[in-house]
Amino acid sequence: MKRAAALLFSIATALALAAFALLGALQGRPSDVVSVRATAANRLALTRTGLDLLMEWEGRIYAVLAPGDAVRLQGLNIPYRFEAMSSALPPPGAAAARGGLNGAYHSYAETEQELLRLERDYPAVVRLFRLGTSLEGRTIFALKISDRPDLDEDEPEVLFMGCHHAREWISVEVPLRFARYLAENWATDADVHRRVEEAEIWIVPLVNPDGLDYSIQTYRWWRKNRRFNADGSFGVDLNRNYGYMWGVDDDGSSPAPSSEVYRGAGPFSEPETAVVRDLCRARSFLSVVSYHSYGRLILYPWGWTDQPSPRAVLDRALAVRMAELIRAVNGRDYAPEPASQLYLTNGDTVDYFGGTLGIPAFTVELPPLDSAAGAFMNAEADIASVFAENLPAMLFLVEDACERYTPSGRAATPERPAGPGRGKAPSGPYGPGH
Ligand code: 0X9
Ligand code: CA
Ligand code: ZN
Repeated sequence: MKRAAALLFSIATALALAAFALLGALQGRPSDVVSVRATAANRLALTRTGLDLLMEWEGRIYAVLAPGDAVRLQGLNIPYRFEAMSSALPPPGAAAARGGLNGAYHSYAETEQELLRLERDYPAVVRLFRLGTSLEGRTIFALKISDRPDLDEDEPEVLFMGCHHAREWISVEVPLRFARYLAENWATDADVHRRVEEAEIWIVPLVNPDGLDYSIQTYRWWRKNRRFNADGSFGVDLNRNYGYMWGVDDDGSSPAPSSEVYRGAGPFSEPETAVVRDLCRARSFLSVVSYHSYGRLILYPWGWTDQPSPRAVLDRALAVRMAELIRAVNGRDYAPEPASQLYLTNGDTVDYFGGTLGIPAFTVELPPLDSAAGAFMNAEADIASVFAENLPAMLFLVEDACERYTPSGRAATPERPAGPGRGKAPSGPYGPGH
């Protein structure tokens, strides 16, 4: 009887697994995670083969195997092993009852609630703007934090963004917590007060809301947006869709829709990147950070070529300082390096900001702190320390922008449009161009 039950169980399990695999295959979804030894040769071979690299961890490179990738990997003759990582698990320790499937991490709806709350509770320094909508109709929000937030003043502007990539949940939390930190502390902390008075700090915590919710509800390893492509596959890699050097070659970006680094049908073909471009054009940002995970890196342009950018020396100095500030908090090392040193790509966010505006632009790859429960997702308890170690570097960039800024003498003008908190219709653009 016991045996029969066990057999039944294993048959049921096998059927379920087969069904799941079939479902995955039908939907063109990656279905497993493998790792290989982290050597330069393996890194190059995997990148060239177009495998979806997740991260490097303790001497191994991890990649998601999409259907068909196993054959390609075998063709490379590199020993690999399957990793027991569940794609359905919430982060280790997540309380499903408390925060839904992604625990203390913010879903789209929870992010919206938090942004609305910040504007409601701190009206003196917070305004919420709707930049536009994602493919599936979710709103892409920007929070402006500054004194006299209804006015576009003659002040330096800095932009912090999160979550171009759906599965990188921690990258929502860091900019979101920064917003909260500024709002909660400006009245009492002299340094924060000064920055909020002097600067206009823009925060777009969730560039890819469709992808994020898909990664929460359906498939944990989802990376791209949710574009339904012409070949029946889903998703454009938003960090390959920016218009600077878009598609200049196939190194690290792909014309194939099913690729995890599909760059889209054209530069800014996706609404999620188009709204960031429009925001960039309407403002005068002096520096930009785009948060990602995982890697503990501070990347500066270029990503599209291994030649140094005209700003490389200046950017590196800022990145080195950021890394020092980060290390001073918890002792963790984030390596400052040109993005191309990680691997070549084109159409990424920082190349666009650096290339078109000539401003410091960084991709900060946040760390995984543990591999508990076989998952590389940060535990809920890690959110606080990852934010804490990044906070001084964020404040430093605002301070640096203030120091570099020379007032133009232009008069303050009303910000447009009003955020939802003031009941006006959301429509773009926001703020007069200058
Ligand atoms: O590949 C990316 O878009 C970023 N890494 S991630 O693991 N978060 O996907 C890095 C982009 C940095 N740019 C270049 N390496 N060129
Ligand atoms: Ca202001
Ligand atoms: Zn990323």
